[in-house]
Amino acid sequence: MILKDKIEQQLPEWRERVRKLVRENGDVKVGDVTIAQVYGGMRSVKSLVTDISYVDPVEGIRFRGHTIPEILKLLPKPDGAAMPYVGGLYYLFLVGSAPTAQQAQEVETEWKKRGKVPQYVFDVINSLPPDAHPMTLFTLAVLTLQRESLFSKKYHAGIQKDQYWEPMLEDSMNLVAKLPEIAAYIYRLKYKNGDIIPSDPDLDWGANFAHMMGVPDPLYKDLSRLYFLLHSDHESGNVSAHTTHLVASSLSDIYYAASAGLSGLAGPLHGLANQECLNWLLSVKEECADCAYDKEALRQFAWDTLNSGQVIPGYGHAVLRKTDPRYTAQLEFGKKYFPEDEIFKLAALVYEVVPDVLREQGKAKDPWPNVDAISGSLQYHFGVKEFDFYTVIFGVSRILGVSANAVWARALGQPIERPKSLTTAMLEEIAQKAKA
Ligand code: NMX
Ligand code: MLT
Repeated sequence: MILKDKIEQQLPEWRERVRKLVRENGDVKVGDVTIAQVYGGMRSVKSLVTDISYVDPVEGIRFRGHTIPEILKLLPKPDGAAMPYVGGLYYLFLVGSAPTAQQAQEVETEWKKRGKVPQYVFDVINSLPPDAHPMTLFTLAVLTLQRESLFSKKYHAGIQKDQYWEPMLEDSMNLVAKLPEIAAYIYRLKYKNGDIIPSDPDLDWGANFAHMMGVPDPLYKDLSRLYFLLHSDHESGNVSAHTTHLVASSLSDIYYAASAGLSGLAGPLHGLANQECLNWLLSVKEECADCAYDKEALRQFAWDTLNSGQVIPGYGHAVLRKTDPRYTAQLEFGKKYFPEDEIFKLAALVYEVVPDVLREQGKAKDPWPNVDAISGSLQYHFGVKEFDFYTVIFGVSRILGVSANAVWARALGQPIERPKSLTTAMLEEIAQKAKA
């Protein structure tokens, strides 16, 4: 397999680079940790490493050194498409350099070979109560596939540590290949009377998802490719990435680890914010007739949300201090193809109002929109209006990033994660000593 060969070629050099860095500089300090950080969700504590992506607070995400606009130009696209092959992104994540069109297609072909979802996964999905959240179904489907894990089988058969990454890569490819069909199945089961649309082997991974969702507008194929690209990775400290890494660090396989990451993504402060955000936009529309054209009314509505003790979903970020470039890419997509769409226009208007409101309130360190502020309005335009499904689409995408990271963590022999905890009394003592 092309990805395996390309990683294998780089491994001796990478392993030596990391060994040398730690051997010769292992005691060099990377930063300090304050009591506020210990009690404050470890914000900004530099304690993870990944070479796949990096979030600059002002510039936003870079995938393997490339900004979002660069990535959209750099990666090869299917004939007639405006957005790149997702297989090309996965190649970039795992190999480190941009693929040719043929290399991107090779990844897509591998996914096609591995894409068949076993019936027992559908049986498990079907067995859940109708009011189960789509993220529960999706997470469970990924976990259910765990019995397929090659890593688990090889580990128990006694594989050498420096080969762990190989079955991890196989598992990751097998899992990723199946995600569009699983996600679209959940959508059609829950919202389209179980009228399932079979996969089309002629389509690329992103377009095939769009096809199986049953969205008639061909532009939804490009939106799907864009969406999967934008949500895939956001360095290692976010909840879904960190959870996946943490769980995999105990040598759990990718099925266990990614399903744990998905459980984190399902929280309203993380990936579920996209459903919350669309819900909020709809409540703006329903409860405030003037808000769609009167900024002052919208401002008041935003204040009412804050005053009722809620957050404004889609705004703020733990790392970013400027508009998220993933937001901008989606805004540009909407402006190009459907600038007059009602909900899209409302989402765009919120951008003109909410940052000032959050600044006035003075609590949020980042008053700007994140990736979730607009993604739902694009789905809504294409008729995907069931907003509790939105985080599943985020999850399909996020597994691209976390699985690529998991392969490299195995390849570089990253150890089990185990930070140290203290008691409050210990922190008080440290504080007193620091003052003395
Ligand atoms: N609306 C209202 N209050 C906010 C918002 C917001 N959008 N963002 C931050 N704050 C508050 C936050 O709740 C905290 O209040 P308190 O001191 O009472 O606990 C205060 O501002 C300081 O928080 P920050 O340090 O700015 O943010 P933090 O790093 O803790 O959290 C988020 C980051 C993203 C969790 C936070 O901005 C938020 O809750 N945003 C809304 C939910 C959202 O959009 N999440 C999606 C993030 C992207 N993703 O996909 O994961
Ligand atoms: C993400 O994409 O994971 C979110 O923006 C949250 C984060 O990076 O903390």
